[in-house]
Amino acid sequence: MVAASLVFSPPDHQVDLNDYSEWWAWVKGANWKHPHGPGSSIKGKGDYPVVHISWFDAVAYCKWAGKRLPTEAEWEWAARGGLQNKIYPWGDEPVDKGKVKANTWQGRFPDQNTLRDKFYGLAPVASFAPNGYGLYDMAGNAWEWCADNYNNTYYQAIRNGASNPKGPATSYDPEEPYARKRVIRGGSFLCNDSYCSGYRVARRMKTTEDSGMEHLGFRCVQD
Ligand SMILES: [Ca+2]
Repeated sequence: MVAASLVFSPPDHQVDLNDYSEWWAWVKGANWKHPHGPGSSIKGKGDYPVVHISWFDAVAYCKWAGKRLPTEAEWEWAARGGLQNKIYPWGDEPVDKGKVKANTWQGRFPDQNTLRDKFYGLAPVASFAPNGYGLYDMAGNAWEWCADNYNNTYYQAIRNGASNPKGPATSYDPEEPYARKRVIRGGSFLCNDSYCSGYRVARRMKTTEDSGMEHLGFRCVQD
């Protein structure tokens, strides 16, 4: 048996944005060392974010390193960089206006990319300015696993109480009620206002714990 992972495989024409199978390919042998499949490698890519990592593998790595994954609340606190009520880690200026601020998808997703930020796929970490806490890539480039289970109504339920919330005890996604999902944050090189706008600091997404994807990685935190 050969493990597989999801690799971005762009169409050459405009597609229905409700059908992600139009741009994701399930590639046998794609993994963190071979991000585009068996013929690819990470040679010379030591300063790129690691991707094709399941939630379990991310947790195991953090533990090995004496660290842990951030909670979703910690992640958002960090992404805001000390700003209050701003849309992005850098403030309110739209992602495609002014100075290039993050690695996102520019143009018509997923078949036309204007490369205004100079990167079609992943970018080396710290290619753009850090936020107010000195943190790089809190928007765009690669989605990041959080420790929390995903529940679509969790923050509505705790709105008037919790400080430093740690996430719900179990996951629940009404779109896929039987799949165990974790929160991912930050958006990726595939995010575009027409599709996911994951680079907004409040944007929540989720995926199944065992998913590997070309645009999903993680960062560790330490107490
Ligand atoms: Ca880009």
